[in-house]
Parts: sequence; structure tokens; C-alpha cells
Amino acid sequence: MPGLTAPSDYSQDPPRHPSLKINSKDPFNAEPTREALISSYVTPVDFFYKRNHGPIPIVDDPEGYRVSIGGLVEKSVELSMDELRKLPKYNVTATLQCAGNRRTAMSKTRTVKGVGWDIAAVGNATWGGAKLCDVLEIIGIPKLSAISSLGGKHVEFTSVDKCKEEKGGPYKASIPLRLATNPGADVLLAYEMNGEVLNRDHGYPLRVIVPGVIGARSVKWLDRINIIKDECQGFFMQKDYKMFPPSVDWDNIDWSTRRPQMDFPVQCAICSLEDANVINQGKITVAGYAVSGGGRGIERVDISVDGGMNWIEAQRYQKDTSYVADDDHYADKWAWVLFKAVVDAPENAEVIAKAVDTAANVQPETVEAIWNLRGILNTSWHRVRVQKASHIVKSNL
Ligand SMILES: Nc1nc2c(c(=O)[nH]1)N[C@H]1C(S)=C(S)[C@@H](COP(=O)(O)O)O[C@H]1N2
Ligand SMILES: [Mo]
Repeated sequence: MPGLTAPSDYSQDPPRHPSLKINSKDPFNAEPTREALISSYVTPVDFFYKRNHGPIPIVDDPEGYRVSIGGLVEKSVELSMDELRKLPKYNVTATLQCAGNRRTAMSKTRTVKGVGWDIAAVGNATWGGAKLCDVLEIIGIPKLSAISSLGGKHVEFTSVDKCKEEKGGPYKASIPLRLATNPGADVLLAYEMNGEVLNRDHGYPLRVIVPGVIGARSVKWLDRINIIKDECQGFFMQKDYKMFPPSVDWDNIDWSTRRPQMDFPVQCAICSLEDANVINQGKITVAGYAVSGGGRGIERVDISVDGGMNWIEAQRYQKDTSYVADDDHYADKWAWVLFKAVVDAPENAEVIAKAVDTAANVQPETVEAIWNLRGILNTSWHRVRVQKASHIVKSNL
């Protein structure tokens, strides 16, 4: 597509904030420190995790850039950024979370394959752009459609980046048409992040944001949007980002037995403490984030300082808690909740957090119960072991 190209090496990747913890340099995969992650409700772009599978594409001609939209429909179009900006603009605050968030901890149970992430492969941004359902109307697909006139049931997003998993081809993924055409699902073609033009790492000039769904479906650097019959056949839909039971390992895996993961489950993590923090006697602050997928909000966050015998409820914070009556939801339904509890410092114990979402889904107690060979969706109770002594990481809540 004109305007957008992909380098074949990493020499033209953009500069990044030096405080990020780099989990892989080429491709660049990095997350903020725990402390930085909860220092603000809306995650600054610099501290937002970066998850790439190849070198960052370059927009050589912003005026000439077009995204093509077509496939199993009678009409196809090519839209410029100017044309996209003329459509109604929406700002949606949504938490993006990589399915690999907390993978490192899962690997401690049994080795898993994938980039090692601590607990910060997640961020909460205000995304600005056009709704995908409005764009699909231009090619003749009405709102709330499950199938297009020519039999398409998925919307496929294709980028231009060169990924080794795709044998040098571009990253791609799809979502069901019924999700893409649902105005309430808030699927965006985003060109802004936190009120600024998207930067290169996060998808400049245009990316998809699928709120409540694992980050892998929010394709960056959009080249084409195609209505296709069934789900996308790309690597990241078929041979990755699927949830397997603990009994499946590399010698007995059959990828075709599982569906591509879409919604993420209820999740939370403590960010004010590091493992093996040595703490003062007295009070400690247990603070972090909680989020659930599919538009399910967070009902409650429970904290224990005695290994899970006794629990207290944490305070929760969201920016906008107003109720939207016409659609029966809270304004921040896609966004995380920050939580905080001030508790007596334990002698030498595990501090635990677990969240409950609005559907009363809970996090699993152990990582063993949800171990899977790709190490995705580690949503087990978040545990931090602290010891008594002299240093504590302060929370900025
Ligand atoms: N084109 C493209 N889109 C992509 C990816 C990618 O490597 N290439 N990574 C995906 C994954 S796995 C995640 S978690 C999110 C990360 O988005 P971020 O880097 O803006 O945080 O982008 C998704 N979209
Ligand atoms: Mo991801």
C-alpha cells in the first residue's frame, strides 16, 4: 500500500524511554517498572509496554497513505487519513493487555515458550479514532451484522511489518464481523493515543483497538482490512494465542483443536511491591491494577497478607465512574481499576491480590491450574513475597 513500508532490519526503529525494561531488543519488547505502571491512571505513551514481532514500519508519505477496505463485499474503498478524520471521532479509554502478561511467573512452574514478561505488559490509554462499524458502513455492511452480503463472517486486519513467525510476511489477525459492526463494542481505527498522534511503536499512522480483547488482535500499522469468510489463517490466529490445558505440551499439541483467544479473563497485579522487597515494620501499601475483558468491569479486589487465610477489600479508583443508562454500562467499562489498601506489614509472608469482575468471575488460585505451553493468560492470584527490614517501594496512588 502506498505510503507505508517495512524495513528488513532494526536500524530504523524509533528511540524509546530508557527506563523501560527490555525483554527482547530485536524485535523490541519492553515494559515499564511496576512502580511506573501505576503512577498514573492513563499510562503515558513512554511507559506503555511495546510488543512487536518485527522492525517498526515507516510512513514515507503520510499524504499518500491509504488503508484499503474490501473483501467479501460488493464495494471496496481506499481511505486516506484525512477521510478517516472526517468520520465521527470517538475517544475510548481502554486497557490493552498482552496475552503474555505475567508469563515469566508461569515459566517458574514449568518452562513455557515466549517473551518473558513481568506484570506490566498492560497499559491504559485514551485512544482516538473512527469506529470500525462506521467505516464498514461505507462498504455497505450495516451495523450489527454477523455476515456480509457475500458471506463474510470475519474482519481481517493486515499490517506491513516483516515477522519471522509469518516467514517474513506481515502481522495479521481477525475478529468476528458481529463484534466489528457492534457500535457498543467500541472497536476503533485509532490514529491518536492520549490525545497525540499515534507514535511509530504503537501503530502510526493507524491501528485497530479491540477493547476487552487480548492485545494480539489490535493490529498496528494497518495496510488492509478485508471481510473474509472464516477467521484469519495467519500464524498469530492459528499457531499462537490459543489457550491449551496443562496436559498439552509440544509433543502432543494439535493447534486445530482450539479457537483463537479473544476476550481476556479477569486479572490483577500488585505493583507497589517487588518480590523479595524488604519492608519496614508498620503499614505497607498494596496497590496495583485490576481489569477484565469483554466489557466486564471490576466488582472487587481482595488483599491478603497471610497467604490467603484472611482477606480485606481494597479501595478502587477509576477516572470516570458515571453510569451510561442508554447502554447500561459504566463510562470506564474497558478501562482498568487502580486499587490500594494500607495493611499491617506481615513478618515474612505472601501478600496476595485477587480481583472479581462484574460477572463474578474470579482469578484462579494457582498458576499450575492454568499452566499452558505458550504461557498465556496467567491470571492466577498475584503473590508477592516480602521480608521485614528497611526498604519499601512507594505507591503513587
Ligand atoms: N502489526 C502488528 N500489530 C501488532 C503486533 C505486531 O507485532 N505487529 N503485536 C500485537 C500484540 S501481541 C500486542 S500485545 C499489541 C501491543 O501493542 P503495543 O505495542 O501498542 O502495546 O499489538 C498487537 N498488534
Ligand atoms: Mo501480545
